[in-house]
Amino acid sequence: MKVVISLFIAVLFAIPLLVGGPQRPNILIIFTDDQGYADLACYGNKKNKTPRLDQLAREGTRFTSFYSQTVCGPSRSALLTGRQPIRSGGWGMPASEITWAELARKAGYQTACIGKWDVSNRKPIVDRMPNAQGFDYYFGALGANDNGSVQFHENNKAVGNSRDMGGLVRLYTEKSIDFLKEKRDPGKPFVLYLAHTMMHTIIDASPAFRGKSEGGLYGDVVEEFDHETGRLLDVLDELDLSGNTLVIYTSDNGPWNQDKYTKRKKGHPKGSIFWGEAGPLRNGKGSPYEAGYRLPCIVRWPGKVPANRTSDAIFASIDFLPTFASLCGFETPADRRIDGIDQTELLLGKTERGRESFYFNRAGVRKGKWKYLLPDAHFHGYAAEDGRKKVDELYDLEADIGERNNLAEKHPDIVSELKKLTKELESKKVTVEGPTQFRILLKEKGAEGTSGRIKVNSDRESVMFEVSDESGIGGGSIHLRSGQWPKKVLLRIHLPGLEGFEIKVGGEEFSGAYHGDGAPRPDNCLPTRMVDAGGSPLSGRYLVEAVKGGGSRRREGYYEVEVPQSVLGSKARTMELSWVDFYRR
Ligand SMILES: [Ca+2]
Repeated sequence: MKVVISLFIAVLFAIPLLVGGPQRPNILIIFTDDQGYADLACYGNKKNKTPRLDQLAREGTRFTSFYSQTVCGPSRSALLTGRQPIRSGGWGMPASEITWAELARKAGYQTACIGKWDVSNRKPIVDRMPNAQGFDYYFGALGANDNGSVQFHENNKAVGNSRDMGGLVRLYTEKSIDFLKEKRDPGKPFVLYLAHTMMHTIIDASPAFRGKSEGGLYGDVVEEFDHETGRLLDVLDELDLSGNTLVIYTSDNGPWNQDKYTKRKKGHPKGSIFWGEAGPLRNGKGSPYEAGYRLPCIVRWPGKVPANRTSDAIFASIDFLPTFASLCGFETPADRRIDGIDQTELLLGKTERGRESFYFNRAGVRKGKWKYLLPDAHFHGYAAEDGRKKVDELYDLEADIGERNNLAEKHPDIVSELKKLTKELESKKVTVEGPTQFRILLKEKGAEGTSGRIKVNSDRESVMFEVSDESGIGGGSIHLRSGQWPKKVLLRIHLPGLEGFEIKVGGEEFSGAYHGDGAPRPDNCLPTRMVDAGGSPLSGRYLVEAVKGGGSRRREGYYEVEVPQSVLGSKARTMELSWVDFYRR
């Protein structure tokens, strides 16, 4: 029976937001500065006593192939955005970058940042400060403490300065405790990003810790940090928050441990050795060798993240954003290349597989056990190794974690593959896979009060848009948000009595109407087939057919239209669709 339906125009996003269930965790990130891979007892340090972080490791998972970045600002822009520093900008992170804090806040989280920011060029540029980048609350220093002093901001307001470097671990811990106890909205989950200034030189410890450790002043700072972190974790217990809080502890980059830097730098406390330990790893901060990038990382979420577990899976700070997306219930941005991957399953112990590869900023790539460095791999000045030959370097990290035995000449095929991968990862060309590559806008609600739908199914090579509409008359548009149209673009139309179907691309109109097998096709008509549920061709013109004695019967099937690349071209970003189906009850 024919139904005439008026058309209402409204817009809705057909891609549903992931809605997090009741299990959405709070997130506490404890991020230290310049702390080495082997500064904690649980990562092999023999001098520093770190009972609270060792306990955290026993209560959670200790990662041994975790990568941040090799210096401060790039590490922070990568952690906040899920994007490598070549894309997220490092110290100069643009206001246009999207942080997980912005996304979590939109998804109902309360967000706070305490401590070192270091992605607004160390200046109070308001649209690049924490409040503008997603944090409801901020207290800390926008830059580093290289000259032994810091300037504080609370939100966007300057609130004084300090030369008491030994007081910073305690101060930032106090501010974090104050957030949890006094500023936290108990009606919302929270993300607290606590980015300590220590162990970044100029280091110092408070009088209660100075001179107490076996590791010199640096060890004193590590031990004070351990003690203060313990106090913060105790407050989570006290407030009954530990059970549903994902705690992540890691560091922004490896330790300063280069003579060149020490000799040039003035102003250290007398007699202090201010650097951390990298254990078996080569070089330190500023270098693309492992000690620059590979950092301790402990993750605890009681009952969710396995306790007493050590994982060598490759995991990285760029993965935080997609992982938080999954845990907190927001979508990753689809209009830009996100380098991170969702590591929820790894964290929850449902898989032991992590990343396949990790890119080192302007330097090379690790894939599996192989680490490749370009002949002109980027080193920050103090990390440059005199006498390093400018040749391809290839290391087997399983056999040679210290990167001493260059196997490049022995495996030219692997060198060539990883060189290619490095270039691909550096490419500015954006290719976003998956349904979020497309944005669907629909004209909503016909006379029946039900709305149409366009479902997206895609893989690397092809995409299929499935159109269905209970009201019978409708339309919408499909927007390519990034990258190129896949090789094969199919429309599957689940309208039983399709009477008219139009597609407008780049100002040109095409008909997708089906006039029956063998019927003459008008100009500008796209190849259309009527097929059964299994994809075999069907005869006749409609999926609805009359039955003897009146009434009608619906045959299972759909219309399929292939949109040729010649129609889409390289510039078309939008397909506008409209459809009419007169066979509706
Ligand atoms: Ca740093």
